[in-house]
Amino acid sequence: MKLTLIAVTSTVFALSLSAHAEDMPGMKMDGMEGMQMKQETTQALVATAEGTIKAIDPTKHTVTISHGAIPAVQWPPMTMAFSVTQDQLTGLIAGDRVTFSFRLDGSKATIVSIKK
Ligand SMILES: [Cu+2]
Repeated sequence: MKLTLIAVTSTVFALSLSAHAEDMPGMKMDGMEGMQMKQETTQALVATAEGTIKAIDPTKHTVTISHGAIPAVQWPPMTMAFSVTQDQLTGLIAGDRVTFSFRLDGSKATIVSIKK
């Protein structure tokens, strides 16, 4: 009987852990929230691209980039927001032509490096 109880307890614990993981705040791309559910099974990809900075949002920690097609992640050219840190944006302003790499984890795109 005790063994059964332990098994049930650890299952409940694991379930509550994964529930917490989904509650963690993260940057999302507008209109792509639905893809968030696939995050557990989707491998993170890193891709490199070129584009032009359209906007920087220091509050949301995002940089909006108009980029060309990115075959590595099967994206057509588009304008979209990437999560970024303040440090990575040092010296960059809207209008700058940049080369950047980003990690795509589910629907979350995070800048790995960005430079003029
Ligand atoms: Cu894009």
